[in-house]
Amino acid sequence: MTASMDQPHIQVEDDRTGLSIETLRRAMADNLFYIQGKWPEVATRNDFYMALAYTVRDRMLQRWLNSQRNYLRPEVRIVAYLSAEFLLGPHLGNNLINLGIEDEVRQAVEESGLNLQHLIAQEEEPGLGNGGLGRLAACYMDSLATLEIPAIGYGIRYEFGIFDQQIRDGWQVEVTDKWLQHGNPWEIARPEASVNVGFGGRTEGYTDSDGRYRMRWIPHQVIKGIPYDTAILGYRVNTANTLRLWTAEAVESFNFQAFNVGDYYGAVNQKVTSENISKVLYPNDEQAQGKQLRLEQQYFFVSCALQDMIRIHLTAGRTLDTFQEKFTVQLNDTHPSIGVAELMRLLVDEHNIDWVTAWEITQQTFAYTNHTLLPEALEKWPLDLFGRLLPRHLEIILEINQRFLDKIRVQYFNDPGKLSRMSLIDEQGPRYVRMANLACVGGHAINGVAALHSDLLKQTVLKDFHELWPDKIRNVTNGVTPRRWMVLSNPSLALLISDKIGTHWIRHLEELRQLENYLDDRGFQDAWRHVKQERKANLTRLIQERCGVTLNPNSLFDVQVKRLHEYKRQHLNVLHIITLYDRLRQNPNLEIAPRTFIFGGKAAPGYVMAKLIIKLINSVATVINNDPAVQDRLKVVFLPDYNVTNSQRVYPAADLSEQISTAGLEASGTGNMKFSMNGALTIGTLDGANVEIREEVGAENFFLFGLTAKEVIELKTRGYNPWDYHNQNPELQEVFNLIRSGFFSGGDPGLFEPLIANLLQSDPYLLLADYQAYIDCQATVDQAYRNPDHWTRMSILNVARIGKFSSDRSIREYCQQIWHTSPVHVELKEYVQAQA
Ligand code: NBG
Repeated sequence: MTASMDQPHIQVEDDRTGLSIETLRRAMADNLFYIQGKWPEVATRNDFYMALAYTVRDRMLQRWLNSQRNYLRPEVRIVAYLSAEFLLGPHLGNNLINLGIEDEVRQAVEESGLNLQHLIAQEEEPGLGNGGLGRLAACYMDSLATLEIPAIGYGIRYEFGIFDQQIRDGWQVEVTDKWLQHGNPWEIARPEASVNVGFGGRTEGYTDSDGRYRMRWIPHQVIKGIPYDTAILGYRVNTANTLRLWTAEAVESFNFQAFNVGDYYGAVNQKVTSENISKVLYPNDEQAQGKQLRLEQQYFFVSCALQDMIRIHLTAGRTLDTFQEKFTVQLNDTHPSIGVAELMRLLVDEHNIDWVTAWEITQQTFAYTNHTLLPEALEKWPLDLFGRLLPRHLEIILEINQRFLDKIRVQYFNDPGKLSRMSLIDEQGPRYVRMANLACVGGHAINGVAALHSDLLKQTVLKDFHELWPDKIRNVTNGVTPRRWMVLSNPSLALLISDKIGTHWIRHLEELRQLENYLDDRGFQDAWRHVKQERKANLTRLIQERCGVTLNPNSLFDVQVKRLHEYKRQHLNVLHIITLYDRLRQNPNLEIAPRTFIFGGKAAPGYVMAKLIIKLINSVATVINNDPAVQDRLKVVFLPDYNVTNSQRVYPAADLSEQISTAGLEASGTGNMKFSMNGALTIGTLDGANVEIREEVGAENFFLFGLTAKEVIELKTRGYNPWDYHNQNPELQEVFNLIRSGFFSGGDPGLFEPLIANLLQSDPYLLLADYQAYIDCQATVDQAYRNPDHWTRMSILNVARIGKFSSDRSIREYCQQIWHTSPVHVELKEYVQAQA
């Protein structure tokens, strides 16, 4: 792609801002010498990467600082996106694209005797998230900046992000992710903006100088939060928003009292325990862990963020009664929902605002996004733990609750069940604080992440809240950024598209519709297939490297990449693979399109069943890949350490996207969108955003199977018995027999027994109920793939009609429906001229 953007008017081309190839080359050499302290002769690849990264960052700073100055203008409204996770992926390639200097930089790098792809590959990705939720936050940051919406992302600068996954003997092994070990050129520490955060201790009442009785918190421990800022630059605009991640440190890093009495260990102990807070990301998605450290993390970053916002607001010259005009705060899931109580505390205790006013401000400030219906993901904290760690917040929550329940009592005087269900405190057994209820009560809007999911929220977990406030629950269907997921990941596809319809689609994804005009264009179809082949060859190289397995790029690439979870049903996919394999063994002449099954994804370290599924995939892979009888027809691979970097090579190479969760359980999915955007066809259930994807691309271009969400509920209510399905399906029995015989486990019949027993005894995710429909649907896929022309048309139509799923559309909806905010153009000239 060529750099066609308007560059600011910079009179002097200096080494920090200049964009000519010669200046870029010189800037890199300069950074190598003055920042890395290396001559080219002794520099490592990482040194060169760092030198280039600083060169690119320099070129973002004018935009970044000018955008930041906008935050301080009193009338500018800011979106604060609070998220415990930001799964950003590597910055370098993305920043080059958004800046529009890719071609110049590639040349400058080559003239320095280096290779841009190698330098890009050198970057350790910041894996500060688990999966969908964290990656969504990253896509939203990209779109916010691209749409010129002033925004700050607030989160935690985990020293160790999501673990690196190794596969040893077919099992997942977790390895610490030391993403910071070679330095992070993208961040800037801002110790001058540090804040203190309290923990533990007690509260006390006192009478203030106006004679008012008030409460204050005397924490037992105080920890310092230090912000590290990263610029998030929009695509070809001047807006560069800030991602502000907090690191925890001891207020005193060295205790001289302890040292002086000879307690050397004690002297540094506080430093160590304080730093623990931002040490490591909890590696669970969809599973709340009632661990104190997790609550400490949540409170830590939320308190830092709110104190920071208050500082910005006051610096902008405004008073706190208008805080809700300056900031709109989005809670990404319940993880930051403690913010409701913290803002109340800051306003009432620290800034002397009366409760009623503070509550209005708070409610108008927050909005909450729900990302899952799984009961195990709903966060609740034991009341006593909560009270020990955050005694003042517990008091505030109890008061919020009392005032709230008083209203409920009046409104629903004949329905005592309401009270216990809607209460912020779960009192059924041991008492808990319910974070979702806090988020619902403490904000002005709640949203689900796909139409089906939002409807189910209204009918199930949030039914009572929906009855109480019929307009409060909305839907904003998720989206993903086409900058990373098309332009960066699939440059040849982007080029082919731009060749036909120009580049406008990159910011207005609906324009991909114009591709329908070329549906019957032979040359275009061939080019389309050619791009897919090239991307498949690219993934083939990665898999050769990582797995030592040679793939046939002419086979159908059937891909399931996502976190390992029973509800996502990777094991249903495996049942199909074994079925197919068994058919080929029975009938070697069976005609099928050669297929390669590709899996990737991490399992939560404590999730035994998910880890066993990984082992099963690898065991089946070993047998099939070594069976000469099916050599060029079936292959199975598990790509280790699925992350953003790897995924950028996976989506473009896929022919078939597996979106096969039990209907009603996948809130939205976002991988489903990335696959479609890259021309893969979907085999899927009517779940999450699949429903809307199918509506958009057309039912005839989507392979649908399985029970609907409604049917799932009905079946479960009737009483589901997996044996009913097992007993009437000889082929399924054969598959189970093969697994149970030890065929895939070196003769050990016990290895996969827990999995099999689970499926036969309870099968909570209804694999057996959907098995035959899935197998039949896969047969349709096979047929379709054997007609390349038809397949190509379907592929083109998937891309042409995927426009709705740009995160730009999602962000526009948030802006209109929830945040009530609009773009603010960032001017560069003023600052540049002032400098000159
Ligand atoms: C996930 C859902 C996905 C959804 C993403 C982003 C969590 C807790 N939830 O279906 O499972 O696409 O959130 O909304 O990660």
